[in-house]
Amino acid sequence: MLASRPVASNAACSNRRTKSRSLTMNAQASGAHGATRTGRMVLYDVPLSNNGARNRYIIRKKGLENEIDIVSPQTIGGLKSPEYLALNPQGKMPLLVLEDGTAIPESEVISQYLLDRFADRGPSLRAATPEARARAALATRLHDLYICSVQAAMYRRMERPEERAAQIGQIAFQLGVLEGVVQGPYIAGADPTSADAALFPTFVFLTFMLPRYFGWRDVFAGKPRLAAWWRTMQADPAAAQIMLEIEGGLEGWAASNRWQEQGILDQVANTSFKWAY
Ligand SMILES: N[C@@H](CCC(=O)N[C@@H](CS)C(=O)NCC(=O)O)C(=O)O
Repeated sequence: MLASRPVASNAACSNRRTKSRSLTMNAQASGAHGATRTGRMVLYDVPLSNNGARNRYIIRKKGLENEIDIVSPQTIGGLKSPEYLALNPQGKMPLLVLEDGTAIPESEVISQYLLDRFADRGPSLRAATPEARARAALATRLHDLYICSVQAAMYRRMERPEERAAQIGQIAFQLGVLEGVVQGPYIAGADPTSADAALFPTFVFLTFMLPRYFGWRDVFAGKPRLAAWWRTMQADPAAAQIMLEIEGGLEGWAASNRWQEQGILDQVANTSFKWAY
């Protein structure tokens, strides 16, 4: 699903008319080239977004800040605005729009695109061997399929406490699976890869919310490899910046009593369910 549309940005408006291009089978328009208004790539994302944070990490590690503007979807009316939905029908962030207007959704697809296109800039962020690349891909896939799909159990209203408890249990189980995948010191070995970029932001979510609202003593208890990986990542300035951005957003949620307002604290008070692991 690669769609291309004109992009609004913070830059001064241009009268230049841009056209759409789509690379999908069911595209409404194809063949014509549009362009971003700045002439640079645009990543639609916000600081709190853990999926987008993997792309922000790569942008900083590779020194791409001058090539890619990072802007909020609000600059074009928000995730569900017609303009945004024309770029990404899923109405989700992150979304990368290339200089010619081609839109690339899905954070892992964006990560791999950046690694391909900027292979000669900064660290490769790809593991050195096929086996290590398989390890990185596996960790990323486990994370995307089995943790991201239920992460909202930590912070969103859900009517049924048993559903929330089952999803918290699923997160705990997947941490055990990941413990068996991490090579150390980074996920796929000696150097950081796109897998570290993908997992670290979600671990900021986990370490913030699970002890605070679900009674976990330590997210890394009994998981020495993940614990060592977490310490390694925190020594990385690009990861530390991601942590500051995400925690800043979560502190804002905490200040507005989000977990009370969403009925989460009331559900967790029901001890007939297991919340802490
Ligand atoms: N699989 C997608 C997930 C994207 C996603 O769920 N993004 C969240 C923010 S981290 C979002 O846009 N949520 C708003 C919504 O779903 O309405 C990816 O990796 O990019």
